[in-house]
Amino acid sequence: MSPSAVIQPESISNGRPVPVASSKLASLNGSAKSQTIEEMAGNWDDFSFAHIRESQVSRAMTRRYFADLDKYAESDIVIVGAGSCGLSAAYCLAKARPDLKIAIIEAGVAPGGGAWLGGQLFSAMIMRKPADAFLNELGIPYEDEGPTSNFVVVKHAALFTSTVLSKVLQFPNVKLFNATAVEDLITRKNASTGALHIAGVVTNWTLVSMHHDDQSCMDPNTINAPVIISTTGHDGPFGAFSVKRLVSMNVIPSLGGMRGLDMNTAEDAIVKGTREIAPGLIVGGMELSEVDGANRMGPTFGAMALSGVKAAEEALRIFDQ
Ligand code: 48N
Repeated sequence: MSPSAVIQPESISNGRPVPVASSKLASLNGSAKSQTIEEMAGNWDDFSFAHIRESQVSRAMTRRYFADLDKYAESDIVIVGAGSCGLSAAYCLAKARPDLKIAIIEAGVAPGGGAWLGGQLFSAMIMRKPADAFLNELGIPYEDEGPTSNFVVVKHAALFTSTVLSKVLQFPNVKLFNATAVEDLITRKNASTGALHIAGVVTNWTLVSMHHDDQSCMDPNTINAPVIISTTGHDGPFGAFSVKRLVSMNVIPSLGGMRGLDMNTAEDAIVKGTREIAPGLIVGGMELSEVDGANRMGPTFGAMALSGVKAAEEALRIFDQ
């Protein structure tokens, strides 16, 4: 298969390649005849990709990224943390309200938080009933331990996380900014009560956020939004970010601190406690355990999914006020 046209070799002047004007690039496109994998198989000798110029790749990535930054600079809802709770909230919100712009800010390059394994490197993910309802909603297969069982098993946690992530990313009104950390909250003071309202997030590349102490100051970016859902997990290098910031801003007096493991107590408390803990800021998932002093539940994820469902409900309640 030979492309119908090839990119002309760049012109050389004084021994140096001369940049190609972007207006000219379009006419230089090498096109590859579309074919099936089966047609390719066994014909590798004639195989070649359509020719390309590196600047085309750069422009395809950067044009889109900066258009997204512009579009989501004013978002309707920002979700901080793309773990199992944040992604579940994003799915529910995006499905319920395709009119809303939803930005997800995730510090890691890989979203998913702690939900790529079931626990202690074991693959299977346990969800206690009735969280199987969320798996049914997403069409994720699972093994039921039988009619009298009280839980179901997804054969690999990555099947849950990759499925909810894939569905979230396919919504046209959702943008995931990964490798991007929320490093502060935007606040507004209520003129009459003096109470602080959370009105957006302050972001930076995660690698920059991690190294503010060993480089000259690099100022952040911002996203304005009337409703923030924070699901940054329990305490850790990045965990419990928003609730710790609320304490340092004196918006809430102190943190209860996550307590010992008690599955039965923990999961009910996290789901039922998911709420707006400061004007404009909803907290869910394990970040909430740090606020309320709730127990941890260990290797079971039903509360994360259903806390996300409740966080979405809370966000729409506020948004529609
Ligand atoms: O998975 P996590 O940590 O948080 P959740 O609440 O979605 O799920 C918690 C769950 O994984 C458990 O901890 C289980 C149930 N175990 C319980 C137990 O007893 O141990 O996801 C939080 C996400 C991560 O991907 C972080 O990278 C991200 O939030 N994150 C941030 N993203 C942007 N800016 C930040 N400041 C930030 N901090 C954390």
